[in-house]
Amino acid sequence: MKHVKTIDTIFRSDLHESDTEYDETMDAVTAAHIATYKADGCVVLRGVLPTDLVHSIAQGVEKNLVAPSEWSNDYTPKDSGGRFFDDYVSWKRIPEYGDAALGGVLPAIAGALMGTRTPRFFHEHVLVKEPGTSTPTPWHHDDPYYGIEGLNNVSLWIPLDPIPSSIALRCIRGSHRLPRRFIPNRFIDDSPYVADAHGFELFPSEEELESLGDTIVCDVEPGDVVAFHFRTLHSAPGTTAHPLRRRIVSFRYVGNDVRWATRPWKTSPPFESLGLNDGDELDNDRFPLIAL
Ligand SMILES: O=C(O)CCC(=O)C(=O)O
Repeated sequence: MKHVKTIDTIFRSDLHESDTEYDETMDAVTAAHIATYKADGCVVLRGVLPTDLVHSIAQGVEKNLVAPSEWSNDYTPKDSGGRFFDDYVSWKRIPEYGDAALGGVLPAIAGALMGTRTPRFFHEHVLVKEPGTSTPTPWHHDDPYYGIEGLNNVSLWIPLDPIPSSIALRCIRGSHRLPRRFIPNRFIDDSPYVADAHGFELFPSEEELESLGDTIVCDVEPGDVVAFHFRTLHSAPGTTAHPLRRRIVSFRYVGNDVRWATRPWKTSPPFESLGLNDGDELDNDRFPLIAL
């Protein structure tokens, strides 16, 4: 893990404000986890998922690979080994995703970390790197890709294979508190969606990124969960020298402060507004509200 100076970030009092009183902490999530999540924008929960849930999500991934959605991507460069596949928003047609997303331990973890008894499911996102995939997941934060505004949110990144530090998810500690938002880059070639946009800046250079905070490297096993904020800067290496598959699914949840927003680019996932206007709650069966 590299160590670089921690930036003196601006504390935003509205960041992670609890939606409601949530005084009981479920077993998997301790007060220390919640404090780490708020401070770092990233926390690893070890051994919190039952084996049958991990197996079921993995079965869902196999179904997803056989029958990708129209929104799936393949980022594998021509003439290179491995394969980098992603897809999202398949939870209605793949019951293993829907069951995991809407009941049991995942929404409970999301609710505990966000401090709400009514987490709203946003979508799932599967990213599979087969052995020998050269393409990294480039540095980015997720929030600008989405057509929503709001600071109470969490992605639960679920590994389905052992993920050693050499290929593990990297998160920049505390980057969710930076008062900066970056124009999304395309995963295929790391090029920006647009050249400029009000309220957003082009993605920083590697050198500048290193000055933004420590890099947390999340080596994990199946059963673990990495929880990170939509504004946390993160990346993951390719798997060129890794002999195994690297399958993960991120289940994304939002709190009650989140509202629909239009972006100056096609969002990812490319949800249509379907009657939602800027400032509206995501009150729509595409984004189910869960009662814990
Ligand atoms: O696992 C990866 O390669 C990246 C995951 C990611 O970017 C996400 O879940 O938002």
